[in-house]
Amino acid sequence: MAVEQTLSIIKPDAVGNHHIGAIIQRFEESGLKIAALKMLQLSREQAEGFYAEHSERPFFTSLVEFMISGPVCVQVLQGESAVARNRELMGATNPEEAAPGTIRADFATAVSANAVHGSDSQASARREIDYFFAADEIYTR
Ligand code: RTP
Ligand code: MG
Repeated sequence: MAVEQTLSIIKPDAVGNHHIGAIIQRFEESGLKIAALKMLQLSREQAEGFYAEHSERPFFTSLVEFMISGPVCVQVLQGESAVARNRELMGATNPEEAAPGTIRADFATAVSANAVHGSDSQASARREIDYFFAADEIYTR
């Protein structure tokens, strides 16, 4: 197993519902270190670029509208197998299918308002971390 970094976003629904602290606590209690952290209001262009892989999907416009509907928190999580471990903590995309005790089971309200984003591969993680953070904003130790 290798130490990895992954990008996490606490989405506007969870920020608006006051779940920032509870979600960060799940990461830290699982042993994932917060290596970088910031709160920001995404522009439409930033949200479209971030989710560019989904640009042809029918839900793309509503996904972008949702992601710019309020501020988000973006984090770099660091630890052993961080990409997969964060996805396990998050649970399935649709909260109705998310395992009990996962972030989405506990805090998401719909597939379109599902509380968190997590990188789905190490390659995505690299792109997504670079999308939001400069190298000197990430604290690796
Ligand atoms: P994310 O990228 O946000 O971490 O979510 P994910 O990997 O679990 O799911 P993905 O397939 O990448 O989809 C990105 C986001 O688009 C919304 N979505 N809506 N209406 C739908 O059927 C549908 N499918 C996906 C979700 O909010 C999902 O998180
Ligand atoms: Mg995804």
